[in-house]
Parts: sequence; structure tokens; C-alpha cells
Amino acid sequence: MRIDRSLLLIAAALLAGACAEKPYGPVPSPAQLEWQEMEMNLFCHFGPNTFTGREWGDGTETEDLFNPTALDCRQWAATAKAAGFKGIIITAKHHDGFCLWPNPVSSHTVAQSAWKDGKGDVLKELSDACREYGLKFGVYISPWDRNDPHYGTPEYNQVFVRTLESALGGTYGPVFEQWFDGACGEGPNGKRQEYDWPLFNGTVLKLQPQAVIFSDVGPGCRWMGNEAGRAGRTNWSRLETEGFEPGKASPSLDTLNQGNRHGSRWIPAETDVSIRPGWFWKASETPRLKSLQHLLRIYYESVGRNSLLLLNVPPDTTGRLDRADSTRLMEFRSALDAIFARNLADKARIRRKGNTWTVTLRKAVPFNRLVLQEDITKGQRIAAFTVEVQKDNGEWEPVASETTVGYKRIVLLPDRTARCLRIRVDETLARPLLSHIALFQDDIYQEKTEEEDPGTVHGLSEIRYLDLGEVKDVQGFHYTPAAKGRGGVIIDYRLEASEDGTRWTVVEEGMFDNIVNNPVRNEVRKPFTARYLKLVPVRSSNGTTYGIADFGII
Ligand code: FUL
Repeated sequence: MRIDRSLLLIAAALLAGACAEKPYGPVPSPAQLEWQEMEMNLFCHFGPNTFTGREWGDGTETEDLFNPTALDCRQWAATAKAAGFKGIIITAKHHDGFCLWPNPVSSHTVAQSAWKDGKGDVLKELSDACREYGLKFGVYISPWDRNDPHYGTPEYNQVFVRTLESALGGTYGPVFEQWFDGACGEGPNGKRQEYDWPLFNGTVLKLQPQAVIFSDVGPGCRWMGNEAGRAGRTNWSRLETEGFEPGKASPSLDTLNQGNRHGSRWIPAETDVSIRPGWFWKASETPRLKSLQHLLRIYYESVGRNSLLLLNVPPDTTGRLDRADSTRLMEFRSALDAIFARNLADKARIRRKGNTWTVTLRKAVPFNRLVLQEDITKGQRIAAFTVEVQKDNGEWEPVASETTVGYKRIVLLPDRTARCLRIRVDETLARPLLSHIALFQDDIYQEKTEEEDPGTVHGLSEIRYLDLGEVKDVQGFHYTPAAKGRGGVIIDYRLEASEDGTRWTVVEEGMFDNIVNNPVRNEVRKPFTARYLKLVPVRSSNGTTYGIADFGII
């Protein structure tokens, strides 16, 4: 066993040709490297929204609303562990300001709630459970706070620092990632907070030096620009952050998605996406849980594209993960196990000549997935590569042409049976260093082209009408933007209803929460009676048009 391992290490070093190599550009810190190797973590959105069915609470919710009947963080941890996740990040404080721990500088916390007579502490229960199951523990703490009376004044920054101190100060042990959400939906006349980022980041790192700080622009890792689980096909772990600040000015979504080829800082991408349409649990969304195929697509487009996957699986009102979700997670796990069980190239001969690696298997076998890894301790270098397989007649057939590799790249190849394959690096910023080459056969995932409804785009003055055919009692309505938010999304709306088509009453005026970042079906539950409906778009994300795939009643 010992000999095998040392031989393996020598082989890996030779493969990389890395020993004497100087780093190219910025490189990951030890904490960032450890973080990247986690590959998949679980996100848990939990709080008053779990009980109200909202995505963004407005901070006026009474504390007693938060009352999980059977909170079981050990069940979250056991599920995460069994499904192969390495850590859990919890929404300790979402935008509604409610704290899942007794934060002494807030009067909107579990301590003011009826749950466990105000003695409950979700962070304590979850951090203990993570420790028990060998998982790392991380916290999401939203800077945007719709409850704290200081928000919008300089004093808020001090309150926020004390909030960080209380959550990160040691009570809950080591924190591997601090998640700073950049969202702020205050609207044109809302409150504006000048955040003191050097103070916030400094506080986190003083208390938890190993923590990787997430925000739109790092410093530890970056948002990859959408909530649909798609990292860039080109994805650099470098970013240029000069002139940007979380929640204020960010690089474009495309830049976040792809990084900067020549960025001066190492800020790798994290893909956060929910297993459900929304981030918080809602009974109505259980039937719309993402399919196994969808989760595999997300895996290939996050972990397989040089990004960490942070998959949200929100606990329900009992305080447990929904059985439907945990079953899906286990299906996901067994699919990954089946696909990646056997590296078909583990006994292959791998030869490097210049910038080309030739992989010769013992015999011809079917394969359709190629895993490549760069030795990122020396920086990210490869900018373009081609994969070719050798046909029976000896000719080389190009089967894939891609750009970046980074920590991990999984290339989806067409089904081929062959004995020889070669990887040619066509463009590189420094001598390319591959540290791992592996081949697999995936018989489960079926790559499909876009299944979302492309929808139609309309001017902001165009109102949507709906005739239900007869007067009906309805429970509410739903709006789905065009796929990927094409043509803009409605943010503020007014819904009017009529029984006869002449006298109209306003049923609801409001805002679709988080719809810009997550342009999926939004439901507004509010019972009314009507035959005719009109959805009046009051404000859209681009100010002039909005896309729509669906508008209907519940
Ligand atoms: C966004 C938030 O506004 C959503 O509610 C959610 O927490 C998501 C992970 O980040 O910015």
C-alpha cells in the first residue's frame, strides 16, 4: 500500500511537471484551496419566510412566527453527509433581519420568539450536528436588513460588526465560509446603507482567519452571476476587483460568470442554486423539485466547470428537510457514484510531449466523460484545449474543443469506444500543468437543449389581461418571466380584478421578491373573486420592457 501511494504521488508530480515550476499569477491561499476541494456544500435557507411562504420577508413579521415543531439539525447533517456534501451554510440572518441565534444587538431573534420559550438556538444545534457528522459549518449573514432601525445610518455598521462578533466569536466553533449577500431590494426611494467593507471583512478574518468570504467580488470567493446553476463554460478563478464593492458596484454578470483571464486576484466562483424554484421551503413548490437530470446538469455546469456547488435544500416548517428533497439528494448521490465509480484511465499510460498528453488505455472501452485538473497551486494557466480520440483506422477525430480547466473540468464527450485519446493545449498563459486526467462512462445523464419557455417581450405600458370565462374564487396568481430573464422582468406590479370587465378593483400592489437574480415562476397567494384580471407592470428590471412566459391564477 505504501509503495503504491508514493508511486502515485511521483506519477502525479511527473504528470504535472510541477516540481520546479514557478507560480503564474495569483494562487489560492491554503484556505481557498481547502475550500475548493470541498466541491459540494449544502445551503439551508430557513427563517420566518419558511413560515410565511415569502422569499424576502419585510422585517415586520412577528418573532412568534418562527416556530419549527421538530427542529432536527442532525437530520440535515446526516442527509448532507450521506449525499456527499462537505459542509452546510445556514441563513443565520436573511434580509428580514431575523436572527436564528440569540444575537444580543437585535430584538428580532429566536430569543424573542415562542420557539423553545425563547431558549432555542439554531446555530448551536447546527454547528454541533456538523461537528458530529464531520461536516464544516458556514454562515450567511445578510448585510441588507429590513428590520434593524439603524439600517441606512452609519450606526448600522457598528450593529452589523457586533452581529458578526456574536455569530463568529467562537460560540459555534470554526466557520469555513462567511456568505455576504449583495442583494438589496429597497427600490428607488428606499434606504441606502454605506457599508464599511474593510471593517466587516477585517472582523470576519480576525475572528475566523480560515474563513473564505463570499460576496459578488470576494475576497475569498465570488458569486458566479446567476441563480440557475450555470457557471461559465470559460471560467477563470481570477478576478479584477478594482473599483467594485459588494452590494454597490459589481462587475457585469458575464464577468462574474467567467472571471477575468488576467485578473489580479484569486477569487474562484461559487455556484449557488436551489433544489426548488425558490430559496425557502413552500409546500406548493414540492411538486416542482428539480429532477435528477436537472441536478446532474447543474453538477456538470458547476463542479465540472471549475466552480464550487452550493446547493440549497431548505428545511420545512417542522425544521426537517422535506422527504421529497432528501430522496432526490440520495438519487443524485447514487447517480454520481455510478458515473464516477471507475476511472477507466487509472491503468492507462499517459505520455506528455510538449503541450499534448496522449492517454493509451489497455484496451478499447466506451467513454463519454473526461475529467481534467490543473495544479492550481501554480496558478490557472490553460486557456484552450482540444480533445481527440483515435479511430480504428488510426485517424484522430476531434471530439471536444473547450477553453479553461482550472481546479476541475469535466468535459462532456460524445459516446466513443477507443483505446487512445489525446488532449492538446492550444492556448496557455504559461507552461500547462495537468495534475489529473480521468475517463468515465455516464449512462444516466442525457444532455438536453433548453427546456425553459423562451416567453415573449413587451413594452412596459402593455398590460396583461386574463379572462377566466366565468366569475371564480381564486387563491392568488402567478407570473413567470421569460427564460433567463430575457427582455427584463417585472419587479413592481399591480393586480386588478373585475367581475364584469368595467369596474376594476386593486387586489394587490407589490414587488416580486428576488426575481431579478432568480427569474422563475413567482406566486402571490391572496384570495379574491373575479372573472377578468389585469397585471399592470409598474417597474421592470430594465425600465422599458418585460418578458413573460406565463401569467395565471392559483
Ligand atoms: C440572494 C437573496 O436575495 C436570496 O433571497 C437568496 O438568499 C440568495 C441565495 O441570494 O441574493
